[in-house]
Amino acid sequence: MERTFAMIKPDGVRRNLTPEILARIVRKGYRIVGLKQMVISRETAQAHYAEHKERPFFGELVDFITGGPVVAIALEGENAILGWRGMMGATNPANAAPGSIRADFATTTGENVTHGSDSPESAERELGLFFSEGELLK
Ligand code: IDP
Repeated sequence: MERTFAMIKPDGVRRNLTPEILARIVRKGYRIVGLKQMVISRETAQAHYAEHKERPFFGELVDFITGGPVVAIALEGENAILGWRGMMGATNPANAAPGSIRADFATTTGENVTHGSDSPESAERELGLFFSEGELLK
């Protein structure tokens, strides 16, 4: 059993994709162990995307991710980290596998609907950044 951090980004929430994406997660068989809609502070956004802070798109990314409500999701399941990354598809929707969320619902790399942790270390870090222990099911 593995836990990962998933997020429906502001573009996904604004476009009313929340029910579609939650339905895919639940139908896949993952257990939702934490769920909340929230607006991310700039501090949290900068910490979440710290690995990109030298990249030219960092400012734009922080503006985007704090620009409207997101849905923060803690998922649990077998191989949930890679499994959720697979369901999302590649970062650039043009390269995303057919049937993946980014292939089905996004056209640009900047606004690509969802986030998912890319390793056990980032999953632990990101779950800790977005959820307190009491907000997660045992
Ligand atoms: P990931 O979300 O698939 O893990 P990362 O490379 O970690 O992809 O990038 C994090 C996020 O930063 C992307 O999902 C996207 O929103 C944004 N991003 C990445 N590359 C670019 C870019 O070249 N232009 C604008 N935004 C980008």
